[in-house]
Amino acid sequence: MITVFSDKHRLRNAKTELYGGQLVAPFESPSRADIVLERVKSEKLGEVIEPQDFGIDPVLALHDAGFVEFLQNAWDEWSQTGFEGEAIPTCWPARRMSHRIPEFIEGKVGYYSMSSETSISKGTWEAADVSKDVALTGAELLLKRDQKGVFSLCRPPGHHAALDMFGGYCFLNNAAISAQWFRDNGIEKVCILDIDFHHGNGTQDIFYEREDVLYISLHGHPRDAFPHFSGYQDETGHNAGEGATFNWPMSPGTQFGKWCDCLKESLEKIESFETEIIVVSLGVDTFEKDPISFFKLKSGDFLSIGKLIAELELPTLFVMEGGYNINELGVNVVNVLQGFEG
Ligand code: OKP
Ligand code: ZN
Repeated sequence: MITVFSDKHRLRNAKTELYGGQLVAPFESPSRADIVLERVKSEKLGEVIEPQDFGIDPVLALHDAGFVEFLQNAWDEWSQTGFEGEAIPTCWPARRMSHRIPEFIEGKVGYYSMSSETSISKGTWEAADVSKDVALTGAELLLKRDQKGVFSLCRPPGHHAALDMFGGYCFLNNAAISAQWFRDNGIEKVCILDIDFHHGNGTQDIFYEREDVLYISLHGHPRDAFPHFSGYQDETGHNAGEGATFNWPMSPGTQFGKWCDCLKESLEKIESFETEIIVVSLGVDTFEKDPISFFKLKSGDFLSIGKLIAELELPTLFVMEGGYNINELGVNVVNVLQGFEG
């Protein structure tokens, strides 16, 4: 399997994450992508290639233009005010407040965010911009070079990024941008299968009213897990999109048996949707030793996941999302891909 990768992910190297009331070193760190690439190489998974530049149009096909402009300028505006730390949102348009967009960067950071663990640092935009190219290069390889599966080793991740919000370590929604690119390149129906531990509120939001992109997510129940306000089972889509969103929230301590039953039901839904292509939002933070999650999957289970997805016999784009146990991250991710290849 081909892996698409760029060193430029390192430009996303924030120093701070607000966690448990302290500023800690971010869980979403450059070493994550490096460790996965190392495993791709040591297992000889296949060729590793650089992304092409797709420009901004495929981003603007989905994300809000004001939001994109905000991301492009946020670090400069923040640092030019004289703030000494990284840009951390502290004030939001909460219930019954005005949703007009402020002019001062502190207000804009709040307006365009969903959560405050994700600091904007110098280089964040540049890394996010390349991460979407990594995803799109994978998408193009899948479509035009007739691959069964391609691995886009994206970093930063994307599935929490909504039309006009960053957060949850995400800025641009790589999986959603790829799905839209497939739609714009002759594919009638796309499915996004999100197996990251966290609910992909951004992906759900983007396609919530659309019938052409099926979104299915298995995740920690929002009553216990981030993003806390999205991912309930009764969120099933709206208007034309009614029935094209499926959520499988699961409780703390969930083991592979139960998780796998939900995956199998999801695969049946994908089959009956008659999709032509799948995008897998690939997070391995379902792992038993993940530092910020609460499922109990073991390394060997990731092989089975890949194998089950392969049974659909559909062209599959794997887009890297989360997974924070640095020691076993490479093994777990590559297990999914090797399981898929059989
Ligand atoms: C990003 B992705 C845990 C706090 C978690 C943010 C998690 C973002 C996950 N107590 N905060 O979906 O892997
Ligand atoms: Zn996650």
